[in-house]
Amino acid sequence: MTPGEYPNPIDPFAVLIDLEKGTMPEHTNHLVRLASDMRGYYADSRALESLISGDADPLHYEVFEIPVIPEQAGQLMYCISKLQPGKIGDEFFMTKGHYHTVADTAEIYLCLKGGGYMLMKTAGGKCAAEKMARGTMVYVPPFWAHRSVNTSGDEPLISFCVYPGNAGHNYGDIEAEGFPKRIFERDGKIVIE
Ligand code: PAN
Ligand code: ZN
Repeated sequence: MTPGEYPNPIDPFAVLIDLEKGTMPEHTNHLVRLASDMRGYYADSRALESLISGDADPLHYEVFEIPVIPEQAGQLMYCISKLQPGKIGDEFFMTKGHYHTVADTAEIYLCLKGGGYMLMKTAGGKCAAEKMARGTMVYVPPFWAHRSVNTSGDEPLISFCVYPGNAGHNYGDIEAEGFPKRIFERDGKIVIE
């Protein structure tokens, strides 16, 4: 494809990422997941429900982004993912996780703050966990579902994520399959099992 044939070209731009705070001050989209959005994801559903009782529905994680429009092949989407610390029963807080709708698209996560793991799996049954700490870059290859898990205990896990503009998010398959491994705290230790 020549430059003239590329559809919907956009102009170059620059955006501030505050590396100390782990924020993108100019974000225009703010996606919020509350505890009630996580029903069905944790091993101990009773422990999750006990968090949600009454008017309470605590914040679980957020995504801050400035979408690159249109979301098409050749462009890159980027965002900040911020996952709160905590546990549901013994299981550390995590994101829902997803495959990309266009399954052969990769993603890079650069951890800016906090600590935890990137849990990954393929539809074929492979599973991997990469430790995340400030400065760690995790490469999620094409076809690998991915979920972040905050094991820090007391601070948010914040990452800068970059992925192809046409990737999309497929939550349905992970909702149905789950991940083969979960991350728990047992006797003060982090256990992946
Ligand atoms: C990330 C995730 C973000 C939230 O930007 O979307 O961490 O996790 P869930 O999407 O699983 O709820 C990403 O992987 N984008 O492709
Ligand atoms: Zn993704």
